[in-house]
Amino acid sequence: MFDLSKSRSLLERAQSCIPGGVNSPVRAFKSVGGTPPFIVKGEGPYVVDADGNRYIDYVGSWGPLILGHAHPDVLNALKRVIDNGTSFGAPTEIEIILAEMIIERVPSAEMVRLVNSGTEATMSAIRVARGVTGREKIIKFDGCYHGHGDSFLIAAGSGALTLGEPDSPGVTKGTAADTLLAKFNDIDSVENLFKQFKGQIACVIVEPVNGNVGCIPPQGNFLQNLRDICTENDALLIFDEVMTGFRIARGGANELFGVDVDLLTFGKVIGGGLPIGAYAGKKEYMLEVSPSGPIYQAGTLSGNPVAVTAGIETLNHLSPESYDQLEQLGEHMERGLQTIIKTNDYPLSQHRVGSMFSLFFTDRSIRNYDDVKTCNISQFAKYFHGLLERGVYIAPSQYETGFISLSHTTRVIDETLDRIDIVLEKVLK
Ligand code: KE4
Repeated sequence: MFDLSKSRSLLERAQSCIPGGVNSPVRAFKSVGGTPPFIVKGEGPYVVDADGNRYIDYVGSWGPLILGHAHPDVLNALKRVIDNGTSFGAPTEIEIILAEMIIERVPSAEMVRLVNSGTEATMSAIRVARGVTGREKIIKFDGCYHGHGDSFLIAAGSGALTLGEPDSPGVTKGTAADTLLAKFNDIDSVENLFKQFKGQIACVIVEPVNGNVGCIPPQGNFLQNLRDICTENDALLIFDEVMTGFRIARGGANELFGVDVDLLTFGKVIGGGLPIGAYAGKKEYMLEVSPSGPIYQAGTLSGNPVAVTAGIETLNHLSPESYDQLEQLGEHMERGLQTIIKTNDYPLSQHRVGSMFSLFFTDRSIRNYDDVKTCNISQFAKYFHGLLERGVYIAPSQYETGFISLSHTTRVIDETLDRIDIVLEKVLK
């Protein structure tokens, strides 16, 4: 019998001292209901909860654990570095090593600043864009998530309005007015904004693969068209690669799609599971960042030697062959899902880019967030819990992406597919 009693009592205790009992909202299972398992350990492709339930994990801490949980080389590197202390608030050599590794891998990265989260990275990147252009408005895409910075917590305006509105209490109307919203994979929506706000737009920030409404790849020449429009309008193009960076290719989307960008943001994989973020890009822009330039940005624990060590060890394990392996594992999952969908004629669709994948509870083809909104969320919730009870831990929301790690094997994926087949029959037949 699937038992979550220890997690239930831990949740009650947690809710008395932490908002919602969690330190990041998506972990509370609001979208699917039920009790979130409190995890006590991870090992390879598995996590184990407080009640001793073991799950095949496709969340992977939301992307960082591309090697799998508790990789021995990462843990040993941490054990070594920790003997020297945890933080100095002073420059260290390993920060240079990580910056050099990012620059070596990412075609448009000429200079890097390390920070402590993806949110800090994206907040800083748009500040640089505003600082170097002297312009105040930014374009983001409906459904793309760039962390919880005020400028990003913006909902699409009502009707044809392209002006953003605050998407959270505490975000000011003034801030929202400087964020314009376009549609992913819809280049005309971008073109129209540049016409409407000529000379006022500092940058376009985009997830090159929209991974925060499920996984939606760019279609056709969308990314290159963004590049061309930004160039024509003297605006910066920012790839938010917090999720895709070092995940979908050794040089991330920047390498995979071959589009030159002005700034990029990173997180997740470059910390190997420890708190980290980074922004990078062309030297002419990055040299404007304090102290080499006037654009201020700082952080007590930026470049923390323990987090940086985990990142270096993780990147060192990501060879070109690793990405071939991640592609094969992702393809195995995709083919298996496609067989289940076609054999049973299920009203489902799926997308995958490398080891990022999503199953959508709609038979519409998925181009952007508007299409994902047609998904049947209550069916997804039943699917989620059916899998959880059978030892498969996927993201607790239709609006999230699944991640496969190098520790997953085709056997583990086949076990997963068997359970998916059983659960979909219960949910959809
Ligand atoms: P963090 O501040 O959470 O490190 O990064 C924010 C961020 C920025 N850009 C992209 C493309 C991201 O995906 C994220 C964070 N991703 C979510 C998962 N959808 C983190 C999970 C959570 O919020 O707990």
